[in-house]
Amino acid sequence: MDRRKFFGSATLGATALAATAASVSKVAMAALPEPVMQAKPDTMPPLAPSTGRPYNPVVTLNGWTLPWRMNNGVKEFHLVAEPVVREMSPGFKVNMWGYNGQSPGPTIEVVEGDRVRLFVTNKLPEHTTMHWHGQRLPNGMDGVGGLNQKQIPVGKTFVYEFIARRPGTFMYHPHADEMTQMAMGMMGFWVTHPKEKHPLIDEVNRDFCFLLSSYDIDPGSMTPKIMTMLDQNIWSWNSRVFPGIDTLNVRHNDKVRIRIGNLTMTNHPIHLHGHEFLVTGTDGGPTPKSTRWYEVTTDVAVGQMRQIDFLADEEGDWAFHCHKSHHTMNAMGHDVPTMIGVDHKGLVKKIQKAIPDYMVMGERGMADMGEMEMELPENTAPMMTGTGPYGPVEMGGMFTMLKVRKDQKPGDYKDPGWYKQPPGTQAFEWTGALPEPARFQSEVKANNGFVPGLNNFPEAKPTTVNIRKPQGGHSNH
Ligand SMILES: [Cu+2]
Repeated sequence: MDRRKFFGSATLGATALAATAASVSKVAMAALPEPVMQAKPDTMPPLAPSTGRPYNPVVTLNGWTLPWRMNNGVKEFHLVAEPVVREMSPGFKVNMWGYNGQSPGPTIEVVEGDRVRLFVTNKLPEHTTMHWHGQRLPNGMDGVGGLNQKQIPVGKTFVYEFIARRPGTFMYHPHADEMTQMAMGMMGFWVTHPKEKHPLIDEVNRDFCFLLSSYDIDPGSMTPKIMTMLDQNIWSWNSRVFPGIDTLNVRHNDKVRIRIGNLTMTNHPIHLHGHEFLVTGTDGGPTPKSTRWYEVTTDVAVGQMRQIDFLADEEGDWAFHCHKSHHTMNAMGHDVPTMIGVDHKGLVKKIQKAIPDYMVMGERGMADMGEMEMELPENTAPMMTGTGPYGPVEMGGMFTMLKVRKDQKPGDYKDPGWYKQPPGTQAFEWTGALPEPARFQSEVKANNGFVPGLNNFPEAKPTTVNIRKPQGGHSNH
C-alpha cells in the first residue's frame, strides 16, 4: 500500500483507519507521520505554525510542542507511549512512562475547527489508551478502555480522529490501568486556539502552560511507587522540581497568560507574587467576564485546568509557587536521613516508636537545611537547595519565578539572570537603637531578668523524654 492509497483510505473514517493501523505492515508504518522525539527536558521555544490557520503559540514550561503533518487538510500527530528517563532536576533522573521521549508528553496545539488525526503507538510493556480530557468528540474517540474502545495492545498503533470543536485548554492521558500509567507520568497538554478574535479570549504577548504532577519516589531510588494514593513526596511542574523548573521570562508590560492543569491527587493553590491575575478559563472554556475577579492565588483542583491572565507591569524576580508549603519541599521521604555521616537506615522510625516527639530535622527550624550539605542517597531530589542572589531560597518542588524585565526583547524567552533592585528599593537592616517598650521593663524585673520570647533564655532545663508505653490491647492500631 503506498502512501497516497493509505491516506486515501483515511478519508473512509477512523474505523477503517484503526483497522488499517492495527494490522500494521512495514509499508503502512512508513506512511505514519514519523514520530518526533525530544531528548532534553528544557523549555523549547514556541512552535510557530507553518501550515494551517495562524495563532500565537504557547510555551510549555520544560516541555515542547509536537510538530504535525498536514495531510489533505487534516493535522496529523504521532504520539508514542513508551518508557522514558526524565531528568526532574539536574542530577535527579527518574524512570517514567511518557510520550515521545519525555514525561509529560509534548503539547498538542491546534485551532478551533481543525480536523485532527492522532496516531498513538504503544511501546509500553502493557496495553494503554488515550483519553482527550475535556474535548467534545465522538464517543468512540474518548479513549476509555473497555467502554469506548479496546485497549491498544503492546506494539500496536491506534488512530483517533475528531474535530477540535471548542477553543480552550485540555489534557491527554491514558484511561487504561490509570493508577499505574498516570503515577508513572503519562500525561500531556492540549491547546485549541480560537479560529478568530474571541470576545472572551484576549490576545496576549506570552502564553505559558504546564501540568502539575506528583510522584512517590524513595530517596535514592529511580522509579515512582505506583501504589501510593495520596502520600506522594515529589511535587513537580511538568515533571520538574525547583531548582530544575525554568523561569517564566517576560517583557515589562507584556500581557501574560499561564495555563495550569492538575493531574496529581490533591489540589494546589497556585500563587503569584507582585501581580494580580484574572482566572480567564477553565477546562470548560473561557470564563464569562462577569465571573472574573482579581486574585493572587487560585486553587487548581484534581483533574482541573485554570487559565490566568495578567499584565506584567512590575519589574523584578517574582516567586511563583504552590502555596501548600510542603509542596515546595521535596524529598520529604519518610526515611530521609538528616544526620550527617550516620548510617541510620530505618533508625528514625524505630526511635520514633519509642519517642514520638523525636525530631530529626534542624532544632531551630528547617532553614538550616537549605545551607547544610546533607548526605542524601544518590539520585535524590534536592529538598531546599535552590539558591538566589542573596543565598538559599529554601524551596524545592513546585516553585519557580516570573522574571519581568524592561530589556527582555519581544519573543525572547531566555533567562535574563537575577534582578538587580535599584538602590533604596530593598529591605535593609535597621542599625539604630531599639527602644524597649516600657511594659517589658517591669516584666523583666518581676521575672528576674527573664521574659519568654525576648531572646534571653534561662539555663536549659534537662528535657524529659515522653515515652509512650504499650497500653495492653491493640485497639489504637
Ligand atoms: Cu501544591
